[in-house]
Amino acid sequence: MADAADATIGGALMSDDVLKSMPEELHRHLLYTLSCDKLTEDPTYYYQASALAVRDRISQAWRATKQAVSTSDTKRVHYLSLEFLLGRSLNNAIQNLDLDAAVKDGLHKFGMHLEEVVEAEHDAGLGNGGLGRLAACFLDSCANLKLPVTGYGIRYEYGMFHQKIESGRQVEAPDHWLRDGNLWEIERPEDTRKVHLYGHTERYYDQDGQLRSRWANAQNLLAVPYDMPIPGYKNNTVNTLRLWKAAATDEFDLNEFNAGSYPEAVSEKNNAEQISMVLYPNDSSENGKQLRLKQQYFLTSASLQDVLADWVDRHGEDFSKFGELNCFQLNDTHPACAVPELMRLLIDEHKLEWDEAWSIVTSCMAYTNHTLLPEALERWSVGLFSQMLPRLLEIIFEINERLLKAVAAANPGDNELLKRISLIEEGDHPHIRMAYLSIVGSFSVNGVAQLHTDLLKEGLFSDFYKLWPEKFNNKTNGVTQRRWLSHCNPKLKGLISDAIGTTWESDLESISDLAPLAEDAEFRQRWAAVKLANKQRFSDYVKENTGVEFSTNAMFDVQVKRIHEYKRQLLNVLHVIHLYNRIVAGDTQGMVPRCVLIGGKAAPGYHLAKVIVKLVNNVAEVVNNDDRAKDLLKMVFFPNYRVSAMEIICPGTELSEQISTAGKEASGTGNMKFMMNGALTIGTLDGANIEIREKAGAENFFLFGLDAHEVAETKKAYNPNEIIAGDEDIRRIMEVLEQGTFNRDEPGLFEVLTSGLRNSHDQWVTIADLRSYIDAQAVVNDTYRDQEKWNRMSILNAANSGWFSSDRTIQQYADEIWKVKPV
Ligand code: 9L2
Repeated sequence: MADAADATIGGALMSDDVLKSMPEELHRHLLYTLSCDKLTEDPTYYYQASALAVRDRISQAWRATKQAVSTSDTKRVHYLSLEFLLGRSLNNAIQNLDLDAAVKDGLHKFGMHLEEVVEAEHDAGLGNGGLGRLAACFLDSCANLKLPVTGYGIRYEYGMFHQKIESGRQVEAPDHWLRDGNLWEIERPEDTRKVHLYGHTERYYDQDGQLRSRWANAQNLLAVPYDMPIPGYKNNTVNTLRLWKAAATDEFDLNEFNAGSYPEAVSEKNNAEQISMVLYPNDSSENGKQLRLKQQYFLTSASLQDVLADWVDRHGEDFSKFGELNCFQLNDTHPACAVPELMRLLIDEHKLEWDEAWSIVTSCMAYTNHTLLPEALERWSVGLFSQMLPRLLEIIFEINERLLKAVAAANPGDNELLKRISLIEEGDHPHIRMAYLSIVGSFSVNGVAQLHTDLLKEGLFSDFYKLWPEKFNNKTNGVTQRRWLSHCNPKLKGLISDAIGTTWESDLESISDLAPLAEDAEFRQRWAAVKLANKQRFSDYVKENTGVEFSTNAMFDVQVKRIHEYKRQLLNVLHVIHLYNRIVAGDTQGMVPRCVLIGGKAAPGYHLAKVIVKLVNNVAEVVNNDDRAKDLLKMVFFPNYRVSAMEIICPGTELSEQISTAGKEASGTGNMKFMMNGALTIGTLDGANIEIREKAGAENFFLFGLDAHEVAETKKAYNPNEIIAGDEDIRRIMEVLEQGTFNRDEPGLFEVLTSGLRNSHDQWVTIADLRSYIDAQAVVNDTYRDQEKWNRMSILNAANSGWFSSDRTIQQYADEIWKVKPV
């Protein structure tokens, strides 16, 4: 009977006949799903109705994709990440399903505009910055390439905090993005998994008389999956992002219960649910909080169990091909517990022997490193681990013992080497080095730009590189042109497609066909007209959010990214102060008007970053209120920078600031988004800037500053005070800063910054690069005066951005690491 019912329901659902025209579907959802009793004007309802109607159309391809993957016994990839910075989904889904005209028309029948309706969607801010957004771009590209890749993450109740600026200072507010519900997720309670914490390990003899270990007396909690669809671009593929929510088990603490503490027993639930409550807002800095380790283990354990359960469904307890048919890509060390956890599951739960389990683990784990900053490398205290994850700690010790034994055998007498590569950093409070654990447990270790990978091999990971050179490889990051050009810049998309067709939307290399058009004066004019329209939209947005007027006559100069010392927003501000000094001194001959925008969030506990935010605001206040600067210089700090803000900022930007201290920014990805949209870059030889310059041509890139090796040399005998004293412009900049021009009411406010700049141990050698930066900005200024030249360069930047599509990156992961084919 059940079969018959399934067949009927399945049959009806598999047919497209159930879906009517878009206006009818919108009407149906407004009336029945959302129960709107009269024609409302609230765009929220139209957003919801549109999302539901689009979701209905995703559904069939989603089921078909799952079906296709589960019936073909091909290799699968599982992308494990603590962050997926998706932003909004409606417009993306409409575009990828080719429903643009249908939804627009449908909404028109109700007197609504799609542009207004999409604004009602809250950004899914489940990430900090580049690393989280990269994961989102990767999922988009995997679906575009029809690759069998599933994303696994956490369904945080609160995403990245909302940044408000009060009196020039950052104030954080919670981002309860799920408050109005999330129409893009489907709960799958049937796939709930159980995760253990705390307790202890014990030895026992199994039925076969084998001595085994088990995790006893643990606290249990549940991981409940919520699936989000990841639609491919007009290709009938819909992949899955599975996000776990933590929940308490229904097993009450009976002691408490019987003692009459029913409310206390129920409130235990809260403890479990804490785990998926909030995203940690630290980008590139490690903070060692217990709850964060719980999140990491929770994600890895639930995801691995999910994959194993599916495997056992299909293959029973035969794991001989598991390593060959699965790959886990670890997005940084955040999910590094996957290495010992997969060992535990295979040995304790599935009764494999150590060697067999280890050979499986090391054939299916792959690790991506995203940072060279030593302070960002994760280390977890052995004490904390032994309490929270006792069985995992035992396994890590055993991995380490075997590693040290093997290395000692190959390098007799080299005790220093053993100490250096040990997974355990010894000391009063020993720590586990999560990056080393990841390297040892993986068959592939990759950096995210060529320079970054080279520096990993010669620096941080050099001992491991000597041991296993074959593991190391580079995968330069990329971004999806579907969001970062087609969707966010419809006017440029139109112009490009008119000129060269639409192939570039699924294969960005073909955007190189634009290059000859750089010499076509009429095309340049149309290019400039699109930029102007985008500048107007940008300017309206700035006005709306800050009250400041950006004139479209000015050059739009932008730096948006997390606030961090190494990214050197401070260097940018020093240049603005320099321009201001020149204006005040009347030295404005040939100066092009500029509007400078800086945006980004500071980690709530990162004091210096917050002072930098305050400085940007204070300098902006002075400059914007000085009549002498009125027609030449404006500056704003853009509050609450996020994915949907970048979608407006990026198309209107003319100058992209990529000015980190060389050797510190692993890759950068904002740099690529700007390039695609025709902005020119002023930048150092850092991260992917180097490759951007190679592709764009040195003549189409404004280079300045020390390279990574020169930075290291400079630090040996760095004397910023001598540089300041010897350079009149720099001396003036420091003087106005130190005189308190920008902090009249709060003396000493910026002392931390100025003394840092003057410190011979300044890690970011900002003063060392300042002269070169000012000079490069002067070249930018002069180039901008020649608009024909600028537009030619702009077109060539976009035309040469093909390499920076995440489709290219993912194709390389698929060919060189995952060894997977499209389904
Ligand atoms: O690879 C994606 C990005 C790079 O483009 C940036 O250069 O990853 C960023 C790099 N800074 C990154 N590295 C480390 C982290 N993010 C990070 C994020 C959250 C928590 C801890 C570290």
